[in-house]
This record gives sequence, C-alpha cells and structure tokens, in this order.
Amino acid sequence: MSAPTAPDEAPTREVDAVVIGAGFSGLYMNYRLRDTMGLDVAVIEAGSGVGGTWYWNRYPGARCDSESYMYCFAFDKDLMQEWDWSSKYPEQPEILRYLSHVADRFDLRRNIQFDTRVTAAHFDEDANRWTVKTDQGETIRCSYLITGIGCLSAGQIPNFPGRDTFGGEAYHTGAWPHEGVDFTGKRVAVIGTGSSGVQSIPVIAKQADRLFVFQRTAQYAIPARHGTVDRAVLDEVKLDYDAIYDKARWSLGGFPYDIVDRSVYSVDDEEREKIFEQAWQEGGFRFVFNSFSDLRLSVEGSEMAAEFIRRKIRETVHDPAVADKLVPTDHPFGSKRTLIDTDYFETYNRPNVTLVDLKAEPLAEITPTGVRTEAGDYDVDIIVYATGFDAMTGPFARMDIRGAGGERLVDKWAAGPLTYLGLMVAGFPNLFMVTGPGSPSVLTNMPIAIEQHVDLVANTIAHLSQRGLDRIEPDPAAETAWVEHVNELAKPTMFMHANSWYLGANIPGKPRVFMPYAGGMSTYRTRCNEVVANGYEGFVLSKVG
Ligand code: N01
Repeated sequence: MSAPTAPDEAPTREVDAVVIGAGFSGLYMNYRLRDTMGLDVAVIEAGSGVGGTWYWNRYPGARCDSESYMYCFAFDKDLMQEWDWSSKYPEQPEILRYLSHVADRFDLRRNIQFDTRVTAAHFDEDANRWTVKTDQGETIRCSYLITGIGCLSAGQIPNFPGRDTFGGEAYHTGAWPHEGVDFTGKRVAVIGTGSSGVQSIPVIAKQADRLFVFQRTAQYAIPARHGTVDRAVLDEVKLDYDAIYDKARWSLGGFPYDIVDRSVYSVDDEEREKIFEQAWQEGGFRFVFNSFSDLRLSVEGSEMAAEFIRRKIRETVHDPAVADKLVPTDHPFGSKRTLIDTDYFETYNRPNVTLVDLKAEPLAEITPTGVRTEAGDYDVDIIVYATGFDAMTGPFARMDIRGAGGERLVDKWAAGPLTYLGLMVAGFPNLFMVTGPGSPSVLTNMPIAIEQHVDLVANTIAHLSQRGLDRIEPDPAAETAWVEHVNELAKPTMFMHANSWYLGANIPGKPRVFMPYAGGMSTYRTRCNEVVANGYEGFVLSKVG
C-alpha cells in the first residue's frame, strides 16, 4: 500500500514493521514478524548481502570466540540438524555461509532491501507511526521500528594527526574489502591489539614481509585450541541440542558450560596452578568457566589468573624485552573483553615482526609513508586499523532518531544510554532494540541473547494486537530504575577496572557508563519473563489509532 505523495517526492511505503539490519537479529526478526505473524515487514540493510558483523568483518583470521555448535539459531530444529560446522570456532566465511543458508532456506531475502542505509526515523505522534528515511531517498512508514544494528557496527578510527596523508593502503578491520588484501612482500602496520588485532596479527605476520604491531595496552589472551570439528562430536551434539540450548539459555553467558563453583581460596597454590593449567589447556572461555568462580568479582582472584597468564606469556615469547612489553600490568584480568587467540604471543618470535610499545613511544602522527611515534618513523605500505568500534550507542548515533515531541535519541542519551530492559526507551514508542544497551548482549554468546530479544519483541507486538492496542513504551520511572540496576550490577565486577569500550572509554568525549547488563543471561531472562507475566510491568500500553 502506498500513501499519496507530492509529484517530486519518492513514493512513501506503508508497512507494519521496519527492521534495520540483516544480521542474526534482523534475519530472525524478519522470520518471526513476517512468517509466524503475517506482518508486512521491510528489512533495510546497508550491506549488499546478509550477515551483519560477519558481512563486514572479513579481516584475516576473523572468527567467532563462541564454539560453532552453539553459535547458531535454535528456533528451527531441522535447521540445526542439517547444518554441519567444520571448525571448532567458526571462521568468518563459514558463518557468512551459514547466515546466507538461513536467508535462503526461509526465503528471507525477498523483503530485504540491500545497499540501503537508514538515515533517520521520526515518530509521528498523531499517526502513531514511525517515518523512516533511507539514503536512497525513500520514505517508509511503519507501526513498529526494530533495530538489529549490532553492538559493534560503528567502526572507529582514531583521529590521528595526518591520518589522511598516508599514501599507502589503509583498512579498518570492521570494513574489510571483500576481495581481500594481499600482504605478500608488504610492510604492514597493525594498530590495535584487541580481539580483531589479536586474531589478524598472526595471520598477517605469515604473509607480510615486515609487520609492525602498535600496541597501546598489553593484553591477556587465552589460547583458543582451535581445530576442525570431529564428526562424532557433531553427531553427539545434534542428538542433544535441546538440552544444550536450554542450558545455554539459562546460563550466565549464554554458553552451555558447567561453571565450576570453586573459589581461588578453596585450594592451595599447587592445586590452583594445576587447575589453571588444565583450564588453559582446554582453552577459550573455558579458562574462565572451568577454573574458579570468583575471577569476575574478586580483585585477588583476577590477579591470580593474571599472574598465571603473565607467566605463560613469558614462557612463550623468547625475547624477554619483548615479553616485558606484552605482559599486561595496568588492568586486571577480566576487566576488558577476554581475548581468545591462536599463536598470538608466538607471533612475536618471528623475525619479521616488531612490537612497538605506544606507552614508551606514543603515536605522534600518520605520515605519507607510515606511522611516526615519538621515537621515530615506521615506513609501511599498508596500515590496518584494528582500533575497534563506537560500541553499543554508536550505531544509534549514526541515525537521526527522534521520538515523541521530536526528542532526539542522541540528546536523551547524552550522559549515557537510558533504556528499559535494553529493549525500549521512554518517549520512543514502538521502537524496539535487539540487544540494546542495558541488555546482556555483548557479555553473552550473541545468538542466545538475540533469540530471546527477538522472541520478546515479536510476542509483545502479538500481545498488543491481540488486545486491540497499538502503542507501547516504558514508564520513565521503570526506565530510571532499570538504568540504576544496570549500573549497580556493574559496580562489583572487574569491568569497572579498565578503560574499555564497554564503558565507552575508547571514544573521546563519550560518557563513561557501563553499557551492557552484567547480571547474566539467566537472571535477565527471568526478569523479562516476570515483566511479561505481570502484564508488561514497567511498560505503558495503550490504544491510539
Ligand atoms: O576493538 P577493541 P576490536 N591509539 O576496542 C587500540 C568483538 N570482536 O575490534 O586497549 C592506539 O577491543 C586499543 O588500545 P587500548 C569483541 O567483543 C569479537 O579488537 O584502548 N591504539 C585496542 O588495542 C571485541 O571486544 C571477535 O589501549 C588504539 C584496539 O585498538 C570487540 O569486537 C573478533 C587507539 C581496539 O580494541 C572489539 O574488538 C573481533 C589509539 N588512539 C571483535 N584507539 C570474536 O568473537 C584504540 N586503540 C572473535
């Protein structure tokens, strides 16, 4: 259905719902609203294909830190049975193939508009509808607006002096060229040693002639113990998918692991070392879940894990001076996103790799020929910015979102994001955020968090429709209480002890507020279920039209 338009205007489309993004969130949201509820849905996607994060982050070595059998959708049992993962930690091309398969299998592409960015979304109070504008000049009006824009989709390249003068090739890990980058025979700079840097550095080092790694903060990293998936393991998992997913849904971090209930103080030094060593050999997040339960909340516990990892770094890196620079001492283990690596520290034993410690020689500028620090020049052909993202709120700030009375979301969030359940914002009726700030999102295995949110959104819209209602938004008091709760939960955690993107500390001028919900997936799910059972407690539901 199209509304009448002035002759020089692009036609306005009218739909029930607009979904922004076609990654895990947008694909499943499309399926729920369109195929299980029969709504007219327009999905708007900036990329030329589905995949979201996995469409954009194609840097060498990109893969997920969640094990493959649990990094997928669980809404369709046949889908789970028919898809075979080949790697223990799924690599970017394989995840993209999986999401493409999901899109094909459920015919999800036919209402996705690719190569289109949402530029603005304004709430029209009289009509009780959102007016969405795209960079293709289109206007779409809808009853419900749902963002599936990811938490880490707004790439951030620091505004280094001279950045634009560089004469070589420069790439951000989160916007990697689809045709790939050939590092053969090249001198390469990688700036940044977070997850993206730690994954890409060992792979680039193998190809490049020379690699300079510019490190500002030394990192703790746990070996992934990556490998192919054993057919027998895959078959075993498939037999038990219901139980595995149920366990993940009702866990702290969305993983089906048994979490040991054991304090670092419950054992003597020798036994503690043995337990850390065993967990280290298992690798990945199991190092945290299978060692001691108080690493997250006890500074002393975290320090014991930190000391163990420091010893491992020193054992791995041959040159003690390089090891010294790689050993993290300025933040506790677990205060930043835990890094999972494959041969990261080993890479510094290669003769073609040089670690540049930006604490000792701060980065002064980017020059036409490379990177200049206060100690000298590093001439390179390619610069890789592994410098992260304007996380969680950044993707929202890139759109002009205005709620009731024309209030701008960026203004409302000027001192930090305000949400109820990380799902909705007071004053922005019928706008739902999948894995928004204030929800567990980035502290969990994402597909588990996404499915919970998408189901909650779909069920909420169905609830409104069944009762002849057409408007929902949080009660401002409930929103305030939720934000306080989110802040309170973060206070005792290690997360408050480092400058991380969780706190917005990587973006100059961004308010320092812990953005995700640190109470765990299970607690959060329980709270959401209670809210619904109590008649959408904390929300105001009404009929306008
Ligand atoms: O970004 P980051 P990322 N000068 O912000 C450095 C997810 N992810 O893309 O630590 C010099 O973590 C910065 O230094 P410092 C995952 O959730 C997941 O790596 O701020 N350096 C840091 O070293 C992850 O946490 C996966 O001192 C500067 C780096 O750049 C999130 O995405 C894979 C600088 C940025 O690290 C983000 O990871 C990849 C400056 N001005 C990503 N500014 C998997 O699941 C920043 N840096 C595997």
